[in-house]
Amino acid sequence: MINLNPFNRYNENPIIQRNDIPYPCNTVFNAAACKFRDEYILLLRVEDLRGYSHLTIARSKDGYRFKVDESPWVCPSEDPAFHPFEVYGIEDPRITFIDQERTYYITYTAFGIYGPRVGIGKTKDFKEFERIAIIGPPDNKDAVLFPAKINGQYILLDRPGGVVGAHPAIWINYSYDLIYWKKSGVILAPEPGWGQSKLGMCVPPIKTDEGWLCIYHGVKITPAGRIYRIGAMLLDLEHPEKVLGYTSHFIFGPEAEYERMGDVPNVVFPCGAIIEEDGIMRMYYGAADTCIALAEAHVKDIVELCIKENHKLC
Ligand code: BMA
Repeated sequence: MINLNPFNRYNENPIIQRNDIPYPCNTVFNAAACKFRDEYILLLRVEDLRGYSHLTIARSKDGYRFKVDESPWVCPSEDPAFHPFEVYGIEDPRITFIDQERTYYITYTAFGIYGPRVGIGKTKDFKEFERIAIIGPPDNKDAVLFPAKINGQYILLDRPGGVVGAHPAIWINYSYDLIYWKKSGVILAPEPGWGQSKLGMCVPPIKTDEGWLCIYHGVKITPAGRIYRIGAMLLDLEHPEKVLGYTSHFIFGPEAEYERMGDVPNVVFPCGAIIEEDGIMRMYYGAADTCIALAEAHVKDIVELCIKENHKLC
């Protein structure tokens, strides 16, 4: 029988909490993830006591037990070209390794005087961080870069705010230089149900034989507040604007106490996933905007859910 609930929670969740941060802060959540040399890296969103976020690195040999660096890595920029757009924090990072360039790109939500915008930077060594640009108009979040260029272009999925009252959806964009982007169209938009209010990408697209596997969040507004849950979709490898299928139901949602209770209850919010050689996805997610947890699933089980249901958009 098809498993509609492919993820298993790590039994020692949460894996990182406020007390693991070696300096004062409010919370730690929504971390990007990658492998770098012989280590697992998590790029943590740490919210300070003012309510502004910055990024701090945590390192691990096994992907379960992490040690957090003594000080923040990326804080809001003092550079006048970036400062107004980051002054209230840097949030929800995602890491994409582009092998041809031996470069780790980091997309993030820059929070500034005009609201949220998409920032892009890069590193090769997790020591130097170089900002590239703040892209596109305000009211945009959840940007993820594909781990490969197609026809010489970088590809980015993002989530601009609702246009003329529409619910915010996932869009696709193309660029030759990471600075100027052509916004091509909507990939997936909210429908009534678990993701009725807005959709946004979670972790960068994962290449599989069947297509680009995308893990995204959907938000439902209820009388008791918002619920953030996770769905999956599959995009065509050559033409990623083409949706091959997606899950009509959520495949992961808040259940455990640390996901149900916290600064923002009923939130699971992955920003990073690592695929192991045996095909297991380790998904790192913020829980209730308060801590970081881990859940694992077979990539093939998630792909199967996208294909079996095969909800084509047109
Ligand atoms: C989203 C983002 C996330 C956060 C989530 C739930 O809009 O701001 O960083 O985890 O809301 O509060």
